[in-house]
Amino acid sequence: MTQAGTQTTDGIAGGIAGPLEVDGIDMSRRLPQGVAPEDLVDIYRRMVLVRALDERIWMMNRQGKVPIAASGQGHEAAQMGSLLAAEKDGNCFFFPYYRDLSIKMSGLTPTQVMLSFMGKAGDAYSNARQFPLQGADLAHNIIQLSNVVAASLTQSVGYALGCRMLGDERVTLVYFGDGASSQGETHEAMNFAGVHRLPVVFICENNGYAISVPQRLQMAIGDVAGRAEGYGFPGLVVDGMDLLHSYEATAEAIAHARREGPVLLEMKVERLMPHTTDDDDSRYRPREEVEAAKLRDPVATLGAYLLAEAFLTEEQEEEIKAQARRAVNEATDAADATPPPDAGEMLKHVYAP
Ligand SMILES: Cc1ncc(C[n+]2csc(CCOP(=O)(O)OP(=O)(O)O)c2C)c(N)n1
Repeated sequence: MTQAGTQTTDGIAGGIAGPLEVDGIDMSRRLPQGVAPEDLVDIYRRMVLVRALDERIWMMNRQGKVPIAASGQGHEAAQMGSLLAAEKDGNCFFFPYYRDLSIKMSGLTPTQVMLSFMGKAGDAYSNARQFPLQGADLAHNIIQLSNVVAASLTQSVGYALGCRMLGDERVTLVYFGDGASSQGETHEAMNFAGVHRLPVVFICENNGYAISVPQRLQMAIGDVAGRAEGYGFPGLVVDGMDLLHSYEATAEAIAHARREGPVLLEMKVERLMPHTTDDDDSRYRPREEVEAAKLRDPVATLGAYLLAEAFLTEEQEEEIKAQARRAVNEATDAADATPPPDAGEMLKHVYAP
C-alpha cells in the first residue's frame, strides 16, 4: 500500500501517505483481494438502509419526535469500508463517535435505532437515559460512553492495553472527527499508544469542520495524518468518500496494528448535513460548497460503481432502495407506537437500591 510519500505493496511502514494508489493505479476501481462482488452488494444494501434511516431521523426531529441527531451523511463509505475490514478480520473492537450510525447499525435493527433516537423504552444502548445510541452494545463489541469530544480515545487505548495484558489479539478501532484531533486527550492517547505499540487503529473522519469552525482555524496543518509522525507511528490519508479505499486502508491498518502497533487513518470525508439537527450551517458554509460535496455522495458513488461493473442490475438496485424504505417505515411506526421507559426506572443503574 502506501507510505511516507512512497507507495509500496507490502504493508504500512511509517509517515504520511498520499492518495491510495499502487503503481499509479486507482485502487478504487480494482476489487481488493478477499472482497467479492457480493460483499459490496451487501455493503451497499446496508449503506442505503443507513442513509434512509439517517434521513428519517432528521425528519422525525423536525416533527418534534427526535430530540437531537448528528447525521452521518457523507461519512458512510469511510465508516462502512472500515467496518467491512474489521468484520473480515473478525477480532476487532469499536469505539465509534456520535456520527457513526453505520458502525452502530452492525448490531441493531432499524426499529432499535428508531427506539433510541425517539427516546423510547427498549433503547438498546441506555434505555433512553442518554443521547441516542450512547452507552454500550457489548454483544457487538461497541462502546460509546458519551459525546464528550475525544474522551473515547484515551478509553480505547486503555481497552487495547487491557487486551494485550489478557493475551487477546484483538485490534481496537477508535473513530473521531478532525476537531477531536486537536483536543489534549488525543495527544495523550496517541502518545501512550505509540510508546507501548498498542494495537489501535485511530480513524479520523475529517469532514473539514468542527461544528462551524473550518479546519484552517483549528490546526495549522493540512493533513491530520501528519500528527502520527510525532507519536512514532504511521499516518495515512485515505479517500473516505470511496468505500474501497477505506476498506483497503483499514484492512492493512488492522494487520499492521496487530503486528507492530498503532496507525492513524485520516479519512477525508464530506459532511453533507449541518453539524446536528440543532445547527444552521447556512450561517457559515457556502451553499456552493455543500452542493459540490453532494456530487461526491458516497452512497451514490458506490451504487454507480456496482451498476457499471454489472455487480447489480437496475432492478436489483431499485429493490434495495424499496426494501430500505419499507424497513424505515416499519421501524418508525413501531418506535412511534412504543411508550417511553417507565418513569420508575429512571434511577435504575444510577443509585444503589
Ligand atoms: C470536550 C468537548 N468540547 C466541546 C464539545 C461540543 N462539541 C460537540 S461536537 C463538537 C465538534 C467536533 O468536531 P469534530 O471532532 O470535527 O467532529 P464532527 O462533528 O465534525 O464529525 C464540539 C465542539 C463536546 N461535546 N465535548
